[in-house]
Amino acid sequence: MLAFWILVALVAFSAAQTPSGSRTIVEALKTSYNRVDTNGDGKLVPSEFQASLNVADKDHNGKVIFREYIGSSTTADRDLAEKIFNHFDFDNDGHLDDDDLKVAFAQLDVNRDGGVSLAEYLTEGTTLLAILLPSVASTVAPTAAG
Ligand SMILES: [Ca+2]
Ligand SMILES: [Ca+2]
Ligand SMILES: [Ca+2]
Repeated sequence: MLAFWILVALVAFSAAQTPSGSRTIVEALKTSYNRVDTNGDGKLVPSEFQASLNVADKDHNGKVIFREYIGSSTTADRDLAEKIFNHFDFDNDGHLDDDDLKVAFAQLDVNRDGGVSLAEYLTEGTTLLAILLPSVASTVAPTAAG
């Protein structure tokens, strides 16, 4: 799932907490983007997000619960992880699944061309940061706007 890797990136970032934040966040998001873009064509399609979701779905029932989610990230900031998890559990049924993924994908694919570009991914990632981690986001991208 799209968002899924953003989450992992954000959790990893919060653990790292380096002072020169903006570059680190962008780099973390780029790394997560490349991880989802398995065919390396610079475009994330739903099947690639689905594959990421499947990785976290340990018991393969099509649903990722918080325990599975937290288990796939090695860092221990549970509060942040829980915030992120709840954010992407759009229907609040306690797990991440195809339905949540569709909503998340629709949010990412801003120009509706059926794929998520790196630019779209970075925009969404930093927006998400501003919502979930205002203190960190304030250090991000003074180049925003425009
Ligand atoms: Ca791709
Ligand atoms: Ca859900
Ligand atoms: Ca797009």
